[in-house]
Formats: sequence, C-alpha cells, structure tokens
Amino acid sequence: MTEKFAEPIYVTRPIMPDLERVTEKLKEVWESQWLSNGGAQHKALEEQVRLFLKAPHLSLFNNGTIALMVAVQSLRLQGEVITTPFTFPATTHVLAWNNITPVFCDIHPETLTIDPHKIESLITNRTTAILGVHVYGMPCHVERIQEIADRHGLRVIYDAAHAFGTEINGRGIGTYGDISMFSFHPTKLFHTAEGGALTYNDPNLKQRIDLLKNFGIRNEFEVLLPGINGKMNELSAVIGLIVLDMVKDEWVRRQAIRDQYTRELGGLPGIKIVQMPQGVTNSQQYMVIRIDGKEFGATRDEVYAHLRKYNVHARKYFYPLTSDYPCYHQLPSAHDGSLANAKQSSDEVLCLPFYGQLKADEVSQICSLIKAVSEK
Ligand code: T4K
Repeated sequence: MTEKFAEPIYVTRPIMPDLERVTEKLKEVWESQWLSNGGAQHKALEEQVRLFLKAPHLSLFNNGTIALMVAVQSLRLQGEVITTPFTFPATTHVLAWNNITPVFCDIHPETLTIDPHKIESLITNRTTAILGVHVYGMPCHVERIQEIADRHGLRVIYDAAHAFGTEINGRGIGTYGDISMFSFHPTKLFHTAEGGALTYNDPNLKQRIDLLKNFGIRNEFEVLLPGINGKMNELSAVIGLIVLDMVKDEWVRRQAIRDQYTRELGGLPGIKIVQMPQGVTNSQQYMVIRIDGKEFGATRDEVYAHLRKYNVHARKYFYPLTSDYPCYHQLPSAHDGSLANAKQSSDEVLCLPFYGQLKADEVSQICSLIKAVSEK
C-alpha cells in the first residue's frame, strides 16, 4: 500500500545552481555595477547558448513570451497565422497581442504537433505564416511544413519552448523555419530563472530583433522601431551560465528516470508512452503518457485525481486546448469540429513528475499509484 507523500511531488523542479558559485559570479556583476542592457554576462551567455543550440544567430530575452512577440513583429506578420491549439496559452495569446487571427489546425495523432496534411486547406489570402509548436520537445514535421510555406510564400515560426537540446540527426532544432523561440523558465531543462531566446538563420534579422527588444533604440538620439523591453538582466544571465554547465548531467539523470517509467508502465494495456521518432535527440522536458480510459480501466482524469490524493502533482499539459478558451472559442476554426486529434490528445495526456532529483523509489511509488487506479 503506497502512502501519501509527506511533501508534494511536483511535475518538475528546476536545476538549482550551487549558491556559492552564484555568489562568486555575482561579485563580478557587483563590481561592474552593470545590471542590465547587454552587459558582460548577457554577452557571454548569448554566445554559449548559441553554441549549445548549434544556431547561427541567437538573441536572449527576458522570457519566452516576449521573445515570441518580437519574433512575430520582426517578420511583420499580420492577418491570419495557422497554428496548433495543443499548447500553452502564450503561443496563441502572442498572435492575439499582435492583432493576428489564430487559425487552429489539428495535430498529428502520433507526434502531437501541427498536422502538415491539414495546413494547406486552411490557407487564405490573409495567411502570412505557420506557427508550429515542438510540443514536449517533439519536432514538428519541419521539412513538410517548409515545403508548404515555400509553395505559398509563408513565414515559419516555431515555438520551441520545450525543445532546448532537441536535434534532428544532429541538427539543432532552432535552425528550422525563419525563427524559433526557446523558454528559459525554471520549469524548463535549461533556465535563467525567467528568460528566453530567439534563434534564426538570417543574419539580417539580428539587428532588427535586437532593436525590437530594446525599445527600437539605435543610439541616444535615434529610435528606429516601436520596440518593447525584452532584455535579459545580468542576474538571470549569471544563473544561466552556471545552469548551462549542469544541463548535461541533468539530462542523463532524466533519461534514467524516463527508462524507469518506461519499464514500469510501458507494458500496461491502455497506457502509451509518448516517444521521440528515430534520429531525434530528446530534450528531456516532460515524461508524457497517454491514457486510453476504456483499455486502461480508468480515465486520465481519474488517474490525475488519484495521484493528487497522494500528493503527486502530475499535470494535464495541455488541457484545455487554447481553441476552447472563451477568448478564442468564437473563431470559426475553433468550433468547426476539425480538431479531433487535438481534442482526444488533450483528454488523454498526463505529464508525470520528471526531474533529476526524483528518486527511483519515488518513481516506483508513482507507478504503483497509477497501476492501482486501474485495479480499483
Ligand atoms: N510556449 C510554450 C509551449 C510553453 O510551454 C510556454 C511556457 C511558453 C510558450 C511561454 O514561455 P515563458 O514566457 O514562460 O518563458 C509553467 C511555466 O510557467 C511556463 O513557462 C511553461 N510554458 C508551462 C508549460 O509551465 P504553470 O502554470 O504550469 O507553472 P506552475 O507555477 O504551476 O509550475 C509548474 C510546477 O513547477 C510547479 O508545480 C512546481 C514547479 N516549480 C515551478 C516554479 C515556477 C518549481 O519547482 N519552481 C519554480 O520556480 O506554467
């Protein structure tokens, strides 16, 4: 009989950098009296993250949402953008904040990313871009999407918030499409307390993106664009520099935890483990299962509620779909019944606790709790 956990077991816990190392590094910041606006730490982190992600160009930001706002602005998008509803609110909200109509496209049942077969029928003369999400670090169908975009003269942006370190046959995920956005929130494998980045291939975008994240200021007397404040501060950059050194070890620990969950849950009827396709390096962002209620004998919501009773805070990322929010539900693409795969996935997925400090016996207890629901 598994007992209730004394302390909550969360879906994730951040990498916590060694406090002494942080203090040591902060001394440099204190001595410089330089806390923001492109300081030395910012500069160092920007280059190190760029190399890690194997991206030709990278700009740091104060969070992923503002980074995505700037990505949309930098490409001067307007009208309609085709996107997935199976995501965090930020993806869809960014379009709304840019006065763009989100056009929801269903997802592929296996990859859970925007379904390339369904994109073309949604293109109108108002469409300017495709905004895909590498959900859980699972790459979108990048080649197919690029073909469609090229055929119709559309831009491609990827929300790669979950995809830090995802690679396709050794190629960094941030090199696909026009621009990719990464989030460095503490819930992410790599974090800067709050932060984010854009990666892109076109060197000409660097100047525009960096202007847009700093109010459009070129120099003391010239403001060229209606920019915003998207700058990462030096304290976040310090955290990032130390956390970046710890990412590889965390990745290895998470892989071991993934293997354990897979061993303990993989064979259960009605439980499917969401897996990366061949050739894809996992970003180790989430441990996701799908629960077929009929086959398993208990629904996703019953499993979620049972775990919660035992102080295990698994999460339903992403339920509800963004197309079901009251602010988007009136859109034609939100309620015409064409989002069947997204709806089903949103009802079946569950993100289990997944972070390096999670102990093997805790994983076993969580698995026992899940098995117990179907046996009730
Ligand atoms: N696009 C996508 C696809 C995204 O998933 C996100 C963010 C974005 C865009 C936007 O990027 P940012 O602007 O955030 O950079 C969390 C995060 O706040 C959010 O960043 C993330 N996605 C989303 C999937 O998860 P919540 O509302 O679930 O957070 P919360 O506070 O419930 O945290 C989850 C668990 O993490 C907690 O139960 C405990 C643990 N936790 C959290 C924090 C903040 C810690 O242990 N320590 C912490 O400091 O949204």
